[in-house]
Amino acid sequence: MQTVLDGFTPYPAEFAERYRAAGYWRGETFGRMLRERAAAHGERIAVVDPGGHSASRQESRWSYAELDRRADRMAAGLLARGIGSGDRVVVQLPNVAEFFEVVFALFRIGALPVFALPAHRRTEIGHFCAFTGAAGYIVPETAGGFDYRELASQVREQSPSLRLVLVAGEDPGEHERLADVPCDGPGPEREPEPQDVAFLQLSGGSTGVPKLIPRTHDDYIYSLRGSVELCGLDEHGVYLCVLPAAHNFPLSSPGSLGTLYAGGRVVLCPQPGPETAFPLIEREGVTITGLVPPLALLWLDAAGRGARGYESLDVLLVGGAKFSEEAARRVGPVLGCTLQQVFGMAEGLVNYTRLDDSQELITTTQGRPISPDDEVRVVDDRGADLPDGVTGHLLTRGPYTIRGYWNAPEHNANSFTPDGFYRTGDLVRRLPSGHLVVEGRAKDQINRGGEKVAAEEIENHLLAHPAVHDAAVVSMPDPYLGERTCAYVVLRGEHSERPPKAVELKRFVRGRGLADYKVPDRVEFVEEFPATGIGKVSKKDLRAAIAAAAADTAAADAVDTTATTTV
Ligand code: OOB
Repeated sequence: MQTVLDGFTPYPAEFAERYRAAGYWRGETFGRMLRERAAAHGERIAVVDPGGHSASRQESRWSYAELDRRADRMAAGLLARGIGSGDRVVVQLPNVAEFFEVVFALFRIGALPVFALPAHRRTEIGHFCAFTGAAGYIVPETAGGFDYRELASQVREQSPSLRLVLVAGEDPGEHERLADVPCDGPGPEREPEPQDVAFLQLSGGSTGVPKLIPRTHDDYIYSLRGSVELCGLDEHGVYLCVLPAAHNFPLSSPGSLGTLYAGGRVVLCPQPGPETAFPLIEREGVTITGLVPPLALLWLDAAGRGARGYESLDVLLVGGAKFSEEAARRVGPVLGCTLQQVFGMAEGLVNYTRLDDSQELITTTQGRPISPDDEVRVVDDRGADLPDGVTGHLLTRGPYTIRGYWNAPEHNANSFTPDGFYRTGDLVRRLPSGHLVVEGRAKDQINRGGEKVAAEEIENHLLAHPAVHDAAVVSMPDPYLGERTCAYVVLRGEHSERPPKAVELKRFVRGRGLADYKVPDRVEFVEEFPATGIGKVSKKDLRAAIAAAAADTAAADAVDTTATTTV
């Protein structure tokens, strides 16, 4: 059967048949899903954008019927501009209503959104465009004080495949206004099929460049349906989208797409802090939202200090990084809602604590899989299965977990077992109830409060500096973000007279056109790296060294504070 990406088969036929027979894959597509919701809930509000991103933006409240009509008109306009089935379009929009107009239009055409984050810069976006041969790139004019039109100009120069750059906002600079695209033309000749790839999601990554994750309509919609059920979401649900809308967590766990699947209302939050979110929750009667642990801490602290507005919340999902048990125990008493831990990955598998789980399970585990057909294995270093209670590598296969990254045969040989299990790189322990406890990570990645930093990617950028002989990037503990990044650097001999300062190397990495969260938080200069038994850099020793140094600094700070407060 022909698919939008010719020659790419997301799932082996026998598994696809099994998932269909089990009723997981029901032959739905995103395009038809929106059509059906518009038929069923026409005048109900689907998306609320309070318009907080810039002074020129107005509030938008779109009904299902309006979103459906807008998606059709946007699809016709994009088709008229030459965007067609199978084309890739990098979408880099903040939490604005146009995100849904564009994404559903692309879904209807069978063109694939490539979901970039607002934090990405020239190097990342350039890579997405080059790697996917993207035909289009869609940006806001400005967001968070950053001008995306300039970024788009730079990207356009280095990306020969780009035919169309569209800007959401009034002043598109040298590009075209997204608002000028919609028209009343014909729809696509061929509608996408349920088994087609619907979009490319980004992997957190542990290699030199981010890898792309092909998700199909069938598999993703199944994960939405499962999530909606487990989170108790229905058409009365109001989901506040706090995290960047394109990330897999706020997109699908149950996220904005799950909410639209359920016929509920999505409220877009322009800033994640409690000073913006709480009044919006109050005004819109928000019932459910999802946060990474550092934001959950911020909200807990604000509520603890007397801030109000969050009272309509029934469920708070926390995931993306490990939520401490101590903080987890505060959610119920402080925010008056049910905590639901979520341990998911853009590659597929998502685990949730259940709303009726014991308080113990909710606060000490990261949940269990959505599907009875999520196969979970916990194995030792040699791949042998471990019993419950013993920590090991998490491998998984199932009805919404990919079987391979897009166009990455070498990576796939490492990241997947020959029989199709995804090696998550996470170290977990399984309880007899099936709940998983995340104990650590074997992949070479730093989880900076939910934002993933691939060590190798940053090491490569540091190595491009003329004074750097070698670099090793590791995590260091942080009370707020959980982890921050520390770059250990060995300088070249000839530079040791006038060595570059830490701040210079940070500036250098930023200057290479990378997202800010990837710039090392700390740089340590050393003569040489500690080695493992077989002569590899011992990141374990480096992590231990920086954790000890960070603990010393914290202790010194504590002494200082005492000193100043007693004076
Ligand atoms: C979510 O997706 P990604 O693709 O950004 O990151 C996945 C990785 C996991 O492999 C794990 O290392 C970490 O993020 N992670 C957690 C966690 N949730 C994710 N580690 C500990 N505790 C948790 N609760 O981060 C993501 C996707 C969908 C739903 C939620 C999170």
